[in-house]
Amino acid sequence: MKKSFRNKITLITVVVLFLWLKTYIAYKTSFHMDIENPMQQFILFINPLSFLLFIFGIALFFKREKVRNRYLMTMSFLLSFLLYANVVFYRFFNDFITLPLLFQTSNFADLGNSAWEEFKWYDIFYFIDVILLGFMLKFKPSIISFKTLSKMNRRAYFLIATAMLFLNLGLSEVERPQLLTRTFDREMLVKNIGTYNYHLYDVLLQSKSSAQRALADGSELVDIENYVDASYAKPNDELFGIAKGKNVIVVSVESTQNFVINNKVNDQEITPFLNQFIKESFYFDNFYHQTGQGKTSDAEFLVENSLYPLSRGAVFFTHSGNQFNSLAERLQENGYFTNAMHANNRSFWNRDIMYKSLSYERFYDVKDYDVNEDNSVNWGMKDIPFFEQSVEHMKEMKKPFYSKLITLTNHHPFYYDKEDQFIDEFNSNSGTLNRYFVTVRYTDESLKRFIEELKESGIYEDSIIVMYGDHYGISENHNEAMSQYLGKDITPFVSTQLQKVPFLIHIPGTEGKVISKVSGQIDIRPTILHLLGINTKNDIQLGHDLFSEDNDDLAVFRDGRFVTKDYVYADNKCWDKSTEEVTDKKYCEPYMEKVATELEYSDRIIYGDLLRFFDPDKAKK
Ligand code: GP9
Ligand code: MN
Repeated sequence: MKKSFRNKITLITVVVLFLWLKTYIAYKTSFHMDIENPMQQFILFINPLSFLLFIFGIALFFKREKVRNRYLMTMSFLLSFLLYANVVFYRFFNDFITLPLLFQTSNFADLGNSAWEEFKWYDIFYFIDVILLGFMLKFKPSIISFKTLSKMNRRAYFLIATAMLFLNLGLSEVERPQLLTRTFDREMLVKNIGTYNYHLYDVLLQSKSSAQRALADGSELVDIENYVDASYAKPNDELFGIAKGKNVIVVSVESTQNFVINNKVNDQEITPFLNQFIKESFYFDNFYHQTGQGKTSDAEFLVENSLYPLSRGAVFFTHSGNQFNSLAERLQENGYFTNAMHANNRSFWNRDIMYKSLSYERFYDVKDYDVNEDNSVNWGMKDIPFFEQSVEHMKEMKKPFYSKLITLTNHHPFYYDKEDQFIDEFNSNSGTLNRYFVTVRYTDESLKRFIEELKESGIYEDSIIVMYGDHYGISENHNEAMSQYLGKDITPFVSTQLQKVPFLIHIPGTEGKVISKVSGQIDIRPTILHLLGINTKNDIQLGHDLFSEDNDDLAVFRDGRFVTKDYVYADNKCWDKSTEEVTDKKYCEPYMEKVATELEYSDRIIYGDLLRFFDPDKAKK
């Protein structure tokens, strides 16, 4: 008797095995997930397991067999249904379901009857294990044990479940550092932590932000409005409206830091084109990125809203359902066709959803480009073909338009094809930095081609062109190599200075000028709008028009560091810019409160979704 029991498989094992294998088969057959190496394959294979072990493990606590079986059956059906819902959703959107998305019913409105076409007869296979389970519960085959586990075995069971979870998270962390805090692409999340854990994570993220939103009310906006009013920078009379009605082309230049401008490696210029182009443009040489974990998307957020991104996570993911008063929205109100162009997966950084909240009318994503093996490297399509094909799209656009283009080639780990190498690599202990110069040089070349194409198509003369570096490319992990390149130690002061990114505005018919005010990405929105002659007096924004006389010469970093005209606050110390040494903290103190207030106000706006209480018409009175 005892022996035969031992040879039996417990029901719970069967249920877990069924769903585990089914999920893995669904991964391989119903979703297109790029698997780059055996480790990723292994993670994909084990990732449904920990969740399934936990969720079905709950059944072990039910004493009555009937309740236990009913629980297993219900959960098995619900999870199969969730998996299947994702499959159908994926057939439409090439994406996984998210909670905020489920509530954005307008998305579904477009589908209409064609939704039915996505259901196939063979979809019954997604439920085959549930049906089998039903039979098993009815006919109770003798090889299956319907008993629950002893206390000891139950403990062992949960120990295995926990171990699986940590193994999964550990391997994912190695494959994709900061996966959970940076919340990358949903595909990446599902690939690493599995579809079920992903949904759990999505629910947690969502409930946290809904709670904060629910507790907010309009009165919180009063202080913020007063603050924004008091720090409003009056537009420059000469430049206000100078580019009225022109197309606006904004280029987010991937990972490009300012130290490469007017600089050489192995005696070769790194950015020959930009060095020339800044002479014909307004070039800001004391301009900083202000991004956090959301990297490129944070930069986009700063530019669009003139608000700070969040200190953890990517606001593009966490608050895509908020109400915004974006640059695109203002341009759209003023007759612009607003669009974003980026030859990557549309769900990366949740752009497909966030761009709708930001009022982009059209997102030209990877599907709008002819991308193939020959014109791709590293993360995807190379910048030169990307710009070439983008100009083709621009020719078709209704004018005036606002296009935001995001480059990709100069992205960590900075891999390139030999044929795209215009300068030699640097020679240090960091391959990353060594290659960085080569890929920056390539992106510079692509910008040159872009401008040439714009000139040929006649768009150039009718457009203002804005370029900004989105964030750093070389992290502090490469300080030793960086120090070799710069010929000095990388102190916290130097690190802060390395967060400068290029920023330029080209206006046809206007002479170039270098502007050395301390500034940051948060200032782009008011600066552009004023050039176009669009008033921002009543807008809730934390940046300042960089051409204004009242500009505040201050750049606040998301992590609390800041830069003023003469000082840098970093590593809890105040640094004198002229000596590059630590000085008395009292010189930084006057700014500290302002910096903290500003970051706090920005956070309050986002967490409370406060702009939904803002009535621009009322404000305009
Ligand atoms: C991907 C690109 C890169 O679409 O924007 O994102 P990053 O890793 O730089 O934030
Ligand atoms: Mn980036």
